[in-house]
Amino acid sequence: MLFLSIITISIVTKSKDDTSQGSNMAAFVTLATNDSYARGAMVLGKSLRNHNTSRKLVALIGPQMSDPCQSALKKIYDDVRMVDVLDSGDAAHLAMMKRPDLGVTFTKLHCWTLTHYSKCVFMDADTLVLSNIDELFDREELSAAPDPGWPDCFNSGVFVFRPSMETYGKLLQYCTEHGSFDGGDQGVLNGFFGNWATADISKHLPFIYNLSSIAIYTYLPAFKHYTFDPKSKQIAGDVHEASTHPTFLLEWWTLYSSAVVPMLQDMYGDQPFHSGCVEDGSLSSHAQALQPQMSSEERKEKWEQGQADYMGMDSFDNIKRKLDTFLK
Ligand SMILES: *[C@@H]1O[C@H](CO)[C@@H](O)[C@H](O)[C@H]1NC(C)=O
Ligand SMILES: *[C@@H]1O[C@H](CO)[C@@H](O)[C@H](O)[C@H]1NC(C)=O
Ligand SMILES: CC(=O)N[C@H]1CO[C@H](CO)[C@@H](O)[C@@H]1O
Repeated sequence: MLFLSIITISIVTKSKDDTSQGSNMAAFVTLATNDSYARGAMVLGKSLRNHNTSRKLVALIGPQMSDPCQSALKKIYDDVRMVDVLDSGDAAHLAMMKRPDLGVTFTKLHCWTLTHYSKCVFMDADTLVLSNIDELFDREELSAAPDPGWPDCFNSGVFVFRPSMETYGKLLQYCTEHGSFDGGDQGVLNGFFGNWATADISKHLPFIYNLSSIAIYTYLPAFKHYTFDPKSKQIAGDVHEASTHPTFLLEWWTLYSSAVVPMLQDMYGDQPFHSGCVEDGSLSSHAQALQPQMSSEERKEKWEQGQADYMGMDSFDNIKRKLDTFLK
């Protein structure tokens, strides 16, 4: 199992030479329906920029978003677009009247209308990039990583797609007629792109895109349950819940507090806002600090469950070094 995991990493590194043409026609796309998701989108955008992506960054936003958050997003993203399905009066509005339960899903499907980009990579606002992932643009629609819970389904948190009004129309129709087997966009997309599991293995992003050197960590529950001390770089909160990916959580908070909070402070001016960071530099005494330390036994176990500590002892460089010695 350990061996198999390493092989998937080598496949990732092989496609490093970027052959996709017209990089200005390609974009990372995210969706932020409210201010919480906007903060996630800001961290995601910053993480993509920090890793020197050559692609455009596009954020679709919802009408409830506050002005300061919109302004901050516009500093990071090339293109920030309001999507108000309720107000659109078009096919999406009609679809939504039939299936009001799928509101946010219809908003997400809007990314197919971004037709002045030829190819896009959608990333949920609660994801974080830990290295350059522009190589994803070498893949075709619909490429995505398997969902760990349902291996025959893909996880719709990150996927490669081609904007097209034709596909958009078909998706709306599919959504209206069939609904979603899980009540959200993952069900709709897996239904529509139903041959993903069997048709073309190149559309299967290596599993590593879900937990990885490269990827992607869901922070939103984290944002609710922790506070962060930027000075000591410590997180306080429900340690048990965080213990699956403590290093990613720390990475998220570090980027958020250093790059996003100062920008939000500018945008909010005199208006108060809650950053989630501890301001006096001390964590409350009963709070436990998170220490991402594991014994080698525990690490091995995590590896075998597909949960390597990619940022720390199992970081990409370490894994690659091991792989290089192995191949020599
Ligand atoms: C934003 O939306 C999410 C999911 O719908 C919700 O959990 C969260 O509380 C919302 N945040 C705000 C500030 O409205
Ligand atoms: C991104 O580019 C800058 C300037 O060219 C460089 O200093 C930096 O090391 C690069 N970052 C990464 C992660 O490659
Ligand atoms: C974004 C994403 O794909 N997240 C999934 C990664 O894997 C864990 C389980 O290991 C899932 O719970 C996440 O939903």
